[in-house]
This record gives sequence, structure tokens and C-alpha cells, in this order.
Amino acid sequence: MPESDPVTPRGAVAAPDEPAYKALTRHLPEPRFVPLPGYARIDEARMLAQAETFYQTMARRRTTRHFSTDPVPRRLIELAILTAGTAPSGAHRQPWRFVAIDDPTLKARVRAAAEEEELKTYSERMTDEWREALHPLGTDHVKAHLTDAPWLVVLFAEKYGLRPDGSHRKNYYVDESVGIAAGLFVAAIHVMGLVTLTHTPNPMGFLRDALCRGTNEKAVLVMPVGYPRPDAQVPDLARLPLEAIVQWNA
Ligand code: IYR
Repeated sequence: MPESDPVTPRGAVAAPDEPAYKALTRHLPEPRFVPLPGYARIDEARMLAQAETFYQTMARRRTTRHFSTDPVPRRLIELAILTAGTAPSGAHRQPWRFVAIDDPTLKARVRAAAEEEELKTYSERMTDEWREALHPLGTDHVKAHLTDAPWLVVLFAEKYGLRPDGSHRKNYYVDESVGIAAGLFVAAIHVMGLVTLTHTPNPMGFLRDALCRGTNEKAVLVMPVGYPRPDAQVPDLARLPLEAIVQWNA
């Protein structure tokens, strides 16, 4: 049904130029639309100024492994998770779930399990090429940040939903959706003046058990969140310039 013709009743005979698949959703309720909320154009000078400021802010984001143990209010974690939850997602399934941990015993359990897996990864699972690629980043199996940081936020991907009768409800573009949510989480943490690190323990299975999540979920990232330590360091890295990451037209 063309957008410009909102009065045509559903179930009406499709126009001859309408694709046949349109008939397949005729039994479904009419989708509800509302006016785009809270949008007001801003002038170009302000757009430029805001875009420049946001870029400069994000360009200062760095990943450090050196976290302070200073506490962080729970509301800040809630706001970062709410921000992550604004991500677009396949069929609006919102297939992200966050487990926020500040219980020191649980943090210690996650750290111990992660380190056990990472020791095997760094010693046995990684190829020499991979180990060499990571060498400049100074990573190893010791994950002190998992207990130093006041919060651990574990991001799970909901691979499929579960209906009350136990049947599976398909989710779509889960990796893409969860990846976008993770990016927004990282940005939110940064603009609030905190730091996080996207830790990817491998394999991740232990997190589902330790955090009592369902088999329809898969842990994707463990993100310690906190203040950087006053002596925090980062590897000496540079980001690619614009011309290396963009092509304008063909
Ligand atoms: N998951 C391991 C190893 C690791 C892998 C990559 I690729 C990194 O960019 C960083 C670390 C770990 O978290 O240590």
C-alpha cells in the first residue's frame, strides 16, 4: 500500500502494479505510525559545530586496562545501558541483554573463569600470527581490570526469543544489532567521563552459566566500567586517516 494512500482498506485487491507479496500480510493488523517525535532541524553552522565537538570528544576515547577501584554510581550504568538500547535492530527485536555486576564475589568469579580460559587461549588456541598481532596492545591472560573496575557489564546477544510455550521466536541481524548497541554503550561511557574495555573472553560459555542466562543467549562482550587509574597507560597507537577509511562514490 503506498504511503501516500493511508485510507485504502487493507485486504482490498492489490493494485495491478503492486507486488504479490503484499497480499501475504493482509491478515495482519495495520501498522501504527506516529509523527517523528522530537525532531527539529538545526542550522548548518550548529550542525557542523556539534559534529566537530562530538568527533573531537570521541577521538579522545582510548581503551586502557588500568582501572581505578573508585566506585561509580549505578545510575550512570543505567544511562549507558539505556543509551545502548536506543540502537536500531533487526525487526526491532532489540536482541541485547546486559548483566551489570558490582558484587565483588561475582566479579572475582568472572575474572577467575575468564583468566582460566584466556590462559589456554594465549598458550594453546592462538596462532603465532595472532599472538604477534596482539603484542603491541600488551594484552595477556591476566585480567586485573575485571576486578579493579567497580562495574562489569556483560553484553549478551539474544539469538532467538522464547515464547511462553517454549517455542522459538526468530531474531534478525543479531550480530549487527548487538554490535551497534555495543558501540553506543562505549560512546555513552566515554562521554560521561568513564572508561571501558571491550573484553572478548573465548570461549564465552562460562558466562551464561555463571550469570544464570538462558541457552537462547550468547555472551558477546565483557565490559569493565570505571575511572582510569591516575597512572593509566594506553598503547601508542594511531587511527586511520579519513582517506584510508572512506570512498566517495565509485
Ligand atoms: N580475547 C583475548 C584476546 C584478545 C583478542 C583480540 I583480536 C584483541 O584485540 C584483544 C585481546 C583477550 O581479551 O585478552
